Amino acid sequence: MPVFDDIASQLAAQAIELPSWAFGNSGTRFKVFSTPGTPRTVEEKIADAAQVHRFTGLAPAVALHIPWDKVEDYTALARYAADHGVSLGTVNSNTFQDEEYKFGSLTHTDPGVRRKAIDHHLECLEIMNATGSRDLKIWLADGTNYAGQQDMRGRQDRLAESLAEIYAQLGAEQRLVLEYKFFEPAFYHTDVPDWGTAYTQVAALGEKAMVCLDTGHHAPGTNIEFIVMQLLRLGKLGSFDFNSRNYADDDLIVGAADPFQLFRIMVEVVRGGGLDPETGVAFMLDQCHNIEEKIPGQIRSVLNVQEMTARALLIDGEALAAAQAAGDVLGAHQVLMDAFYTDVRPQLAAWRESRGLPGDPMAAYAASGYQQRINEERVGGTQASWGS
Ligand code: LRH
Ligand code: MN
Ligand code: MN
Repeated sequence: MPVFDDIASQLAAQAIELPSWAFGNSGTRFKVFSTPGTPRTVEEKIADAAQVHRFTGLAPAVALHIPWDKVEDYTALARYAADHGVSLGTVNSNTFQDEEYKFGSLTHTDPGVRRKAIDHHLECLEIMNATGSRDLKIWLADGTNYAGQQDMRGRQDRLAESLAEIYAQLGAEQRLVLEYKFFEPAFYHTDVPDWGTAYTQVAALGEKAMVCLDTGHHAPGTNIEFIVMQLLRLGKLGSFDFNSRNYADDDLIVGAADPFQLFRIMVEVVRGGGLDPETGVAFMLDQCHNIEEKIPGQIRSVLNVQEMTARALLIDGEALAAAQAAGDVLGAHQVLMDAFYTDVRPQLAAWRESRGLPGDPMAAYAASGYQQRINEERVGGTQASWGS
């Protein structure tokens, strides 16, 4: 089995992007609880995200959601982020809150509504030009609630046309990342419900279009690591939206509900070369913190990803390959489980300290006084999202 020193350089290169919306208040359709110190502006969200990076060294970029994070001057916002030690990352579009989108956006039967939705994405591309962001992430709420409500095939064709128009405007270094989700808010059919549909749509666009895998967007029991393997094999895994779920699209802390699943996903990432920056896989969180404090929630999340990455890297590849080749079912399984059951926390703590970071980022943040300060300074924080 490899030892910690063998894997340290790969851990040092790990970067996990934080969603700006994780720092706002969120909840369910029953109640949005507020937490003290919640940001009131985009700048305050970025300042909070910078704290996560400061204590972990793991989260150098913040993703924006437009129009939630709309500002006048995105170049100034990028400068503000840089002054706080982070950069602006993925720009997420939003075509699910306007009245016009009741029956769809990029798939809508009305060319006027499609135009509005396409123009929104072109505006996102302009924002990306100002912020220096690489990825435009598209998740659509499009779908229907009743059989026969709409012609599903026509919607798929219009989606392809709309995406092509957006794709044509991408800069040389920019990418379009299409996110799938099997249900919600539409409950009968969703226009991009699964990785196969997302893959089909992005494959038709070209090299700069990829798939986003949100871990919360699958039916219970889905073998997500298989999808990770397949998309990496096809060269089409653009990004992750990490979170964890017990029941629906819960957006809970990644690795909280099922750490073993996160481990299995990271095993396939390692196997498929996804940690190599060359493959361009963006690791992002897409989470909400309904009842827990948000900054510690994000710190816990990136540490969970780091811990499961370390365990995945500790797999004895030679022993595994030998057991697999010999048809040694239980032997191969044990190689995997030996890595999974390795508690990497003490070594990670010592390694962090050797790099000038706190060994225990959760404790260091709690002791820093930042939370007390923002609790006193900020009154009337903003809501993260529509609270689903
Ligand atoms: C949809 C989703 C998508 C949105 C985000 C706020 O459920 O995962 O990524 O942009 O939530
Ligand atoms: Mn998502
Ligand atoms: Mn989601």
